[in-house]
Amino acid sequence: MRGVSAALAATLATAAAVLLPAAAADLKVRVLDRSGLPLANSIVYAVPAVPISHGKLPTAIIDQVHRQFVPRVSVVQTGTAVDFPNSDNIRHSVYSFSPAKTFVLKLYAGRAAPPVVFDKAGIIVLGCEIHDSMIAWLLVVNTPYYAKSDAQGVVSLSGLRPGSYRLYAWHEPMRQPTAAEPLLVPERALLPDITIRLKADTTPMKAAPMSGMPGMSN
Ligand SMILES: [Cu+2]
Repeated sequence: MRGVSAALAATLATAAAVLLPAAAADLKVRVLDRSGLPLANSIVYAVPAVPISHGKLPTAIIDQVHRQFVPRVSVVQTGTAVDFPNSDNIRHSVYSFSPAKTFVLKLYAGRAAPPVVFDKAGIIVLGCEIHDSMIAWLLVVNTPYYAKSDAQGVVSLSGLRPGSYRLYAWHEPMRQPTAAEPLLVPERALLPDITIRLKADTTPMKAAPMSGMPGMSN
């Protein structure tokens, strides 16, 4: 009886191994500016050739703290709702004139505004009608594979399923991401690290523009 159980357990273990999902890969990207220096707060994202269906996306938060947007740079997947609380005791009026999402929110301290759903991919510049020096950037991307670079300019994209992707990088105040780089994630192999050097000017802007920015095409 014991022998039968062991054989059954072995069979089940084999079946479980066969049913395991294909290996997912991690990709490390280092982003440099045009002088070759590491660029923090860059966004890198990989758009799969075959779209991946997703369930309910978590709500993102862009707060207003001491007359600044926090964080200044965000990235979310298309369809994400973003909450704009106001942690200051003064009024803010958050706007976007970017084609991917145009809106104005009057934010009063202690009164919650409804979240804004970003249902179109694009680069969105946020400003405040009351405080010119407030500026934030929101990238809306058609993929769950995205990340923001750390102080060393390093981004890690984890859990990439095998398949083909288009890889993009962006840093404020670029009006478009970099041109698409093809990325192939094999079934079982480690991905080599990638370095992307941005040729565009990456000096942060001091105020948000009062007109729209062109949207991106992916
Ligand atoms: Cu303000």
